[in-house]
Amino acid sequence: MAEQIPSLESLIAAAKSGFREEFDGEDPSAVVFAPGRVNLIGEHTDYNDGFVLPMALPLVTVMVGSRTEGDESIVVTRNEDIKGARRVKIQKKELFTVDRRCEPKWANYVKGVLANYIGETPTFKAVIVSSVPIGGGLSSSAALEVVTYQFLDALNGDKSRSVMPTDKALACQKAEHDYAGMPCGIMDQFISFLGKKDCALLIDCRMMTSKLIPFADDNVVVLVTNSNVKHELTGSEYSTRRKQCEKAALQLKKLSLRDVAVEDVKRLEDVAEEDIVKRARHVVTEIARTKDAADALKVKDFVRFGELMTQSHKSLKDDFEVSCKELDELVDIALSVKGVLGSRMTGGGFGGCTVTLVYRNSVDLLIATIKTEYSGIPTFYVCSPSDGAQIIH
Ligand code: GAF
Repeated sequence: MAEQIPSLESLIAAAKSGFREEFDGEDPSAVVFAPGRVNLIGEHTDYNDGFVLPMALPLVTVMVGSRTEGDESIVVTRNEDIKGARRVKIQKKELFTVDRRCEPKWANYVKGVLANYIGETPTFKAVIVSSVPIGGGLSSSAALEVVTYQFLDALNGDKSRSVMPTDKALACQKAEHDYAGMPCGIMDQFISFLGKKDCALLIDCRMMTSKLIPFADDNVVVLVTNSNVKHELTGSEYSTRRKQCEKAALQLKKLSLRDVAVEDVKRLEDVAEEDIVKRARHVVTEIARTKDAADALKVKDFVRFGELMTQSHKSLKDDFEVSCKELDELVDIALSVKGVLGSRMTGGGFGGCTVTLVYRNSVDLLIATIKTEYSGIPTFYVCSPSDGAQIIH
């Protein structure tokens, strides 16, 4: 009933045979992958210096290829759902001219990483294959950035070993800011590099440190439900939210909302507009919820964890106002099913996915109920926490 997630091996095989088809029967020398992510809790807290608690997904982007001589790289995506040209030539000299209007858009993420790579950027030919749904709020962009970074590392061999994964994540984040115009936080790139099988990752986005929390239990599963809607607002509303958060912190004379206590938000009510107060209330309470959720996960208190997820959704809907009717509908349906522990929208919002924690023996009923009651056409992924980016060879 849920989607069959293709195995890493099958994606690698598809990428390798794609490479042979695209490049005269040659075999690629490098094979790497990077995963998408689902955020369990801690939404819109990363760019407020707060905590987030994502896990890496078994949905991954694979890149295979080899070094070339000269000034030109060739990248081919074999994904059919991509918009625009699938084969792109990138000249070394065009890398540092940031032009976000360049088509196809997907190649701008690759260019951004080539431009921000820490080390020598070789030229290459490569093929990309991905099982991360594009624009579904599961970080297809970060997976593309991180896989590109890993690919350059693979081509460079030992020379790349000394760079910290957090610095690589920052380079990919900068690529997204500059080449895609999306002022994202650090969560997506961080988890794509540092995720671990059977673990969630509590990330302190101020300190750029993280702790793995074991998250594997035979009795509960994580169900990701794609609403299959994406409202156009996403980009512009994201940067508006960022600015509103900065304004709230400034009005409270703090560096960021991380430094604001729940009681302090009340002080804002006298000096700030209602929107600003609501945004601050979401972020400050969400940071507290994320820490509580991490504590609950450590002792396998899934009931408490689920409650916090559901509270998070309410706060994102009412105070941060980044949900939409389809996501609210999916959460409401999920919460009506016996055996569901908690449910919330995940990622930036305005469409994309929900994440639901559910007892394993109720997951089929949950999927069947959503299929019957949701007004749109959903897609389901039953996901276990998976490994972060790796160089296979
Ligand atoms: C998007 C961003 F890319 C992340 O950095 C994060 O802010 C998230 O939205 C909201 O939590 O995925």
